[in-house]
Amino acid sequence: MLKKISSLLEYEEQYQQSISSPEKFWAEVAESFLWKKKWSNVFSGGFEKVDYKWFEGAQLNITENCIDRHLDSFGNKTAIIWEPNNPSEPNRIISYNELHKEVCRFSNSLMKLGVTKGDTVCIYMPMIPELAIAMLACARIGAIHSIVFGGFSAQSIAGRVQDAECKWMITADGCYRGDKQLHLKNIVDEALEQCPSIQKSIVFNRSNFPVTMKEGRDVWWNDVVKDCSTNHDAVSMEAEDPLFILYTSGSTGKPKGVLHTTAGYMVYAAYTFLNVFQYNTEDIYWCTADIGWITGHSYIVYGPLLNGATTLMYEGVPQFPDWGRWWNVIDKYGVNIFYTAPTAIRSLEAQGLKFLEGKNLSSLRVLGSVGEPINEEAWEWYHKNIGKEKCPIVDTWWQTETGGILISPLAGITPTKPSFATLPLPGVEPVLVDANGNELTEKVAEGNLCIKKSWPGQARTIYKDHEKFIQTYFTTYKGKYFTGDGCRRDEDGYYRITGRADDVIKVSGHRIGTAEVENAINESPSVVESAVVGYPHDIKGNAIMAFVILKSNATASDEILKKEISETVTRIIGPIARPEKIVFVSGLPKTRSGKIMRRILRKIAEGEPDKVGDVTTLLNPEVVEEIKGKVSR
Ligand code: 7RM
Repeated sequence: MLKKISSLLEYEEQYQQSISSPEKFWAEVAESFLWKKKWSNVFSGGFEKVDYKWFEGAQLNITENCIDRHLDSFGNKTAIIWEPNNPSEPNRIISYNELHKEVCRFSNSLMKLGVTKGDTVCIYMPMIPELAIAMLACARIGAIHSIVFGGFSAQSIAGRVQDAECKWMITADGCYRGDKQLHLKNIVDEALEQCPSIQKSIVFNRSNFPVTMKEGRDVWWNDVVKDCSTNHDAVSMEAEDPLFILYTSGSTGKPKGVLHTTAGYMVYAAYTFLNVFQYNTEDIYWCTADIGWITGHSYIVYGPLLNGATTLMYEGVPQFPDWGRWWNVIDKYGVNIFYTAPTAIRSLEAQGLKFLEGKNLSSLRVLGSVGEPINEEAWEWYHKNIGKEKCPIVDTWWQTETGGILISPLAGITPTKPSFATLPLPGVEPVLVDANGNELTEKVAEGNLCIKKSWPGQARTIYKDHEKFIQTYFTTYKGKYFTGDGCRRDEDGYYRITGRADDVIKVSGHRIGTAEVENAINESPSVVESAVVGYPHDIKGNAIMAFVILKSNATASDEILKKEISETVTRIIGPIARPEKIVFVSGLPKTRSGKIMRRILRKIAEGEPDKVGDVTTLLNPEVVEEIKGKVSR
């Protein structure tokens, strides 16, 4: 099994070794996995040519590492606990043996339908075990999964399916989220009208909602798996064969298909899960993310299963049937490690303490946070009321592109400080750089966060667009990976992430690109042009403010126009990208070359109109006063 760091001294030693001899370090970590063939080269390439590779020459299947290799020693152990949205519906407890059978059976089903190694498969499913089974089955046969979060619109699905040229879709008829019903199949049907590449769509019956099955294209999951064997020999994958694509928003244009490969991702997800959470064999682990995001990929499915852990999947929302639901779930299963997002913590905090009455929570040992900076107040509330001042909080900083956690305390080992992600994990070399790209070598510093060298879990490319990958991450600061985040380092060498330094906004922990939202708003029939910025929000961390220029013939009331814009964004992207505030303006501040000065809008949105700076060089300085007036009202 993997080696677990057990003291601060050991962390320091391991860290030093990982930096001075990374290949030796990662080879030792990799030894504990099941390989069909060992690597010939631990690491090659680098950031100069953006051609880094890990464990080249090795052959493996990640699902044998997630499932098969555990069966002899603990096949009857629970792999997945599934808690349904509705507490009165039965839960599901799936052992490693059962998971093995289900994954094998679905692997055979996929192969029967014609899915082959290298095919891209889109998965649009609710938080049910079949989502994990579907992704693992893809990995088992060498198909590349591209999971789309269940909150995205038909248009978003279509865009992703087209970009990845998916031939296969896996979905469900519908699902429940709180008191809402989501008709996933209908959404997929709409998406697939624009997706000629899709050959078959497999539909899991979760809800019995009425659906129309398209002849020749749509097949029921249960019909396909019926006659399939529960044995399957996992396909042998090369270390650098693609494992999955996951779309994520950037500063410009459409979401990018971040590509992760097999061996490096596996080693890194497993290693970080074990060490950050200080996972123990008997622990019940619960991450509240959706599998549709990277956190769910790495820390609901791959990381925990690679360690033989019991991972809890919850279908619903924190407020259903009331705001005490999560605490009930923790008590019901005796959850030991709990991993959630600051936005959820703040929403729960806002409900006061009454939903904590009668809840025990004594099983909790480690608490985690991810997705955005956690403010001190939320940290203290979490520490006091959920962790009862005895559970370390791991504030884990990472990204879709990093595959796993890069900067974080090790639970109970690294002394924590509220709102600090603290120290880099072994193998990770953070640097802060100033706007000119100079490395800030003083201990105490503030700048843009870059990473100096590759780590195994790093994304390898943007699907079918390596140029864009290089452009986005490796050209701003030559020879370094640029994260897009601003960051401070204090006198202890601790890192504190200050937030995005680019045109990406984390809204309730969801990553949203301003350009995407602007493009969506501009599709609205009454809109000429728009500019979107983020501003601080008590619960969501950041919220979206949209400045919109209307067409002269848009004569409906402001209320109707705002509703229309909001619905357009929901239709094109999904409800998570809806602007919190929409401000109608007669012009947007632009430079002489016609570029929108978002910096000015940001200051106004942040409630600091006095700090917009010099506006005299603008093409239209007069609009600044108008906008200031409209936002302060
Ligand atoms: C895991 C995830 C990545 C962006 C990242 C940051 C922000 C994530 C933290 C954080 C402060 C944290 N992937 N972020 N974790 N900021 N402290 N612990 O969220 O691709 O969706 O977003 O999220 O800005 O660049 S992501």
